[in-house]
Amino acid sequence: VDESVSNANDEIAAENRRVFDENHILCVNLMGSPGSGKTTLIECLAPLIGCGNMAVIQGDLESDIDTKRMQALKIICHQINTHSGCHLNAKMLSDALSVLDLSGRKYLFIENVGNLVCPAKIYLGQHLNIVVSSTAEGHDKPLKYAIMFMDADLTIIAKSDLKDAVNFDSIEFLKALARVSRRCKTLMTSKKTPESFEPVRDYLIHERQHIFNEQHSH
Ligand SMILES: Nc1nc2c(ncn2[C@@H]2O[C@H](COP(=O)(O)OP(=O)(O)OP(=O)(O)O)[C@@H](O)[C@H]2O)c(=O)[nH]1
Ligand SMILES: [Mg+2]
Repeated sequence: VDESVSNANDEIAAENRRVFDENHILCVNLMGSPGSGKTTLIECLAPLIGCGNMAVIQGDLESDIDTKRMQALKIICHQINTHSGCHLNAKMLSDALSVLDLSGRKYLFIENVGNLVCPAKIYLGQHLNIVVSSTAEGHDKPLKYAIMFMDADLTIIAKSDLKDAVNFDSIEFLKALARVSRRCKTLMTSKKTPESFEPVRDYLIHERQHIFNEQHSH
């Protein structure tokens, strides 16, 4: 039963992906613990990427709190409430795509339900997985929640301003990540230093150009 549910999900995900590819929209699946800083990441990227270039799908059990934060910045956003569901699935995304106008958008950010386990293996049709892990969660998280980190294209160590206060050891985090993932690209951010999000923007621009074979320099 699990296998046929998974196959049905992946068929819809492939259709979602076709929509993104045809329209050259880079789709990012943002995952991480509750409160790790996923919405803050989108807020801090908005002025760097341009609100008009992006769209957001917000996934939460309940509430439209994060959607309201997007709307405050005039970012086009659609809310999905999963109620008891601990992750989004491809059908939820497909339904959202049927009502969200993506014309002219270059980036679609899907903020998945805050959870360090369940969203990891559910393919939605995204090009990239970005995991947001904050310093306050501890440097052992890649080892303890390997399933989430092993397929991350980029891991963001968020809230670097709290690093010393919570005894976060960056080297230990990188060592832990290297043990579970072969792609251990990481960037550190803090909302206290808006320029710390510039490398994330550069990464996204580069990946988009690379994926859609547009001209770019290395
Ligand atoms: N000090 C500090 N606080 C941060 C930073 N980034 C986010 N926060 C705070 O952390 C809290 C949670 O941030 P959110 O961006 O809402 O986290 P989230 O991952 O979207 O949370 P959920 O959607 O509930 O899973 C908020 O109070 C933010 O202001 C940071 O870089 N430094
Ligand atoms: Mg959020």
